[in-house]
Amino acid sequence: MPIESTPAVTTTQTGTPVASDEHSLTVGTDGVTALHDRYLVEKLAQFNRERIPERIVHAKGGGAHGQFVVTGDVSKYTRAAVFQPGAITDTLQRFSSVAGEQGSPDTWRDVRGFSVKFYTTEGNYDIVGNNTPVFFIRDGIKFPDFIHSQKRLPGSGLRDATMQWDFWTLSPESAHQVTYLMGDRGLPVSWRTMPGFGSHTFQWINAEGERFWVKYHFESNQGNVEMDGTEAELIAGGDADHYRRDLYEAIDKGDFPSWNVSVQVMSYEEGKTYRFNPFDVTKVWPHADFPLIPVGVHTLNRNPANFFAEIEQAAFSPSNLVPGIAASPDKMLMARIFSYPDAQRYRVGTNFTQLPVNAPQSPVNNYSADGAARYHFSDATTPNYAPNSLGGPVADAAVAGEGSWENDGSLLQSASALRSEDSDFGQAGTLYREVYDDAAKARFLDTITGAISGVTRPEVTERAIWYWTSVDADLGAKLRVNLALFAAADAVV
Ligand code: HDE
Repeated sequence: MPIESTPAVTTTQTGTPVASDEHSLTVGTDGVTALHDRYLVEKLAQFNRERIPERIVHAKGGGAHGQFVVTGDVSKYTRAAVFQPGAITDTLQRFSSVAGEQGSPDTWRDVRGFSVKFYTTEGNYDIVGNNTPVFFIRDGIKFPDFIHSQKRLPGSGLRDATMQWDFWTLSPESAHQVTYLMGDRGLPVSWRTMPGFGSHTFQWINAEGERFWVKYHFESNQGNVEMDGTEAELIAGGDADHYRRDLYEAIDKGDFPSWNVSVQVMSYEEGKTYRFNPFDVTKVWPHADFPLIPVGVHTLNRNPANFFAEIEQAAFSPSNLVPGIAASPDKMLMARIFSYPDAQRYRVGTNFTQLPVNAPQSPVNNYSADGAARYHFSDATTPNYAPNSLGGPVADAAVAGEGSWENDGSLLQSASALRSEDSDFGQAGTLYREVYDDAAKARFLDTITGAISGVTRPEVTERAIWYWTSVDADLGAKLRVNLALFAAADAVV
C-alpha cells in the first residue's frame, strides 16, 4: 500500500483522535499520572488482551490462502459441489507441528498438521489431516493421555523420554505412526516439500445416494524432501520459524506451492468385509488394492494480510462437512467432530464462525442468535424459532445429503473387533522394511536409539526393545546392541 503523504491522525479504538502516543497525561511534566488518561488505559488494557489461548495441540504453525481446481472426474462417487469437474474453490491452508508450544522451533522432530478449508458453494468443507496417513491411537478417549505423554512432566515442566515411551509401548497401536515420526517424514525440509493426508476414512455419497468410503492424498508438486536430525537441530537453534518463513517468502516471490489431490475409493459393501478394519486410523489401505484416483490441484497463492486474524484465529474442523461427504465409523474421527468446535468456542469465542476467515462464502440460514461478539444476524422479519409459519429457513434432508451406515450391538466399551489381518505391528514393519532404504533404516535406528537412550526406567527400555522387535526382529536386535553401547559409553563418562 503506498505510504500516504500526510499520515492519518492516531485515534482510540473508538475512532477519536488522540493527543500523544508517547506521553501519558500527568500533572505537570513529572507529576502524577491521571487515571482518566483514557488512551493510556485503553492502550495498556488492549495490550494485556492480545493473546487468545493457543491451540492445545498444533499451537505452532503457519498458513496461506489458495485455490483448489478440480481436474479429474469423481462425480460418480460424490455429489459434493467442491469435487465436481471444473469446480474452482477458494481455500485456506494451515500447517503446524503437534507437540511444540507457540514459539517452539518448527524443525523439532514431529508430525506436521496439514489442514485445508474449502470455502465451497455449499458451506465450508475442512480436511484436517497430517503429513502422515495414519495416527498414534485409534480411540479418541486416549487422546488427552497421549498428548500429556508427549508434552511436559507435571512436576518439572520438562519433556521426558520415559513418559513418551511408557505411553507408546503400552499402546502398541501407535507403532505405525511412530515409525513415520522417527523416520525421515518427521523432519521435512519445509511444509512445501511434504505430502498431506486426510488420514481417516470418510464417506462419499453420489447424486443417486450410493455410498463409498474414501481416503484423501495430497502429493506435493515440490517433491518430498527431508533433512537429518543434525541439520534440523542446527536450524532450530538459529531460526525457530524456519518453515513459516520458507512458506511466506516463497509465496511472496510468486513461487506458489501446489499439491495433487487424489482419493482412494472402497465400495460401501467392501467396507464390511475387507481383511482389516478400513476405519482404523492406524492403518493405510494398500495402493495395490485401492489405487489413487486424481481429483484436482490445490495451490497456495496468497499470504495472510494479518497472521493473527487469518491464521491464529482460523478454525479448522472435521465437523465441517458438506452434502455428499460424511464421517465414517472411525472412533477418532467421531471424537474429533465434537472436540474441534468445542476448542474453537473456547479459544476464539462462541461466534468464531462469524470471523471473515471462518465464515462461509455461501449463505448462513439458521436460528442461532446472540452470544459475545455476534456480528451477523438475520433480518428482524425472520423468526428466531422453528417450526414457524413465517417463512423462516427449513431443514431439508435431500439438500443436506448426509451420509449414513448401519450399526448394531449393545452399548459397550471395548477395543475394535479384530479382522483377519488386523495387527498393530504389521504395517509398521512393512513401512520399515519395504519403504525405508538402507540409508533411511540407518538414520531410523540412530533416531530411535537416541530417543530411547533418554529413558530412565529399565522396564520401559526393555518394553521399547520389545516394541521395535515386534515391528522388525532385526531392527530390535540392532537397537538392543546400540542401547547397550550407549549405556556403556555413559558409564565411562
Ligand atoms: Fe487434532 N486437535 N485431535 N488431530 N488436530 C486440534 O483443535 C483432537 C487428531 C489436527 O491448524 C485441536 O482447534 C482430538 C488426528 C490438526 O487449526 C483439538 C483428537 C489428526 C490440528 C484437537 C485429535 C489431528 C488439530 C486443537 C483425537 C490428523 C490443527 C485446537 C480424537 C488426522 C488444526 C483446535 C489447525 C487441532 C483435538 C486427533 C490433526 C484440541 C480430540 C487423528 C492438523 O480440538
